[in-house]
Amino acid sequence: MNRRTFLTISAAAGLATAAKPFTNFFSTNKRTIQTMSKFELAPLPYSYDALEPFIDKMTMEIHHSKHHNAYVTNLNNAVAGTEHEGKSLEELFKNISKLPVAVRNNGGGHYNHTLFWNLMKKDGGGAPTGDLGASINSTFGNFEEFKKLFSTSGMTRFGSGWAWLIKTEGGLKIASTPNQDNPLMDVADVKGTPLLGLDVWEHAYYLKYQNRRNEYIENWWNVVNWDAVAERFKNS
Ligand code: MN3
Repeated sequence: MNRRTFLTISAAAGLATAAKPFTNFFSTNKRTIQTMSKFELAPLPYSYDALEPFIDKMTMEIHHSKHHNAYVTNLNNAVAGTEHEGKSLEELFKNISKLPVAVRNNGGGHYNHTLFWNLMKKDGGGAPTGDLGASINSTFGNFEEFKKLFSTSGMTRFGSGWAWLIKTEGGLKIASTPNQDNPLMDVADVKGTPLLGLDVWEHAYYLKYQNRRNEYIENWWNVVNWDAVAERFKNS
């Protein structure tokens, strides 16, 4: 089998299996036959000003069209012509400690931001219901306690990183990761499926909130898309 055929087959296999957490969730982010070795920046599922006044339009526009776009470009460059080309992010994350740091940083950046956009919506917020709500209550005591712990996780992440609600084999857990790492990576302290993620890099809030990360986090709860989180909980 020549190299091109091999790449095509492994890319197709990657789409069919390891991309599962994205199935139904990122329907606009499917890679096509023509571009399956390339990662692509999907449009936001809402307008740049949809999350106002909690997250401002300019922050959203720069965050998506500049920051996220750069992760996608740099990720494609990092895997181009290597054995990693055509593999899904989930596949790469399983052995990320052995891969080039550019794949870790930009692959994490692409995955985390794609997730982040889809976990927010206009007129979001409130509290989760159903199985997810019950599981959060039984794990953390009640929703307010969960919010407090999750917010603290984001507040105490030194420098840049993410706060996560993670479905692990031992139940729901809250943790944070540095840089663009995430719980699917073999380097994560707490491994599992990320259900909810919060970007606490300064670029996510500095234009509107400057150094007040606590205000950004407090306001962010108003745009959480709990239906999307519940769907991930159900499917993971
Ligand atoms: Mn970001």
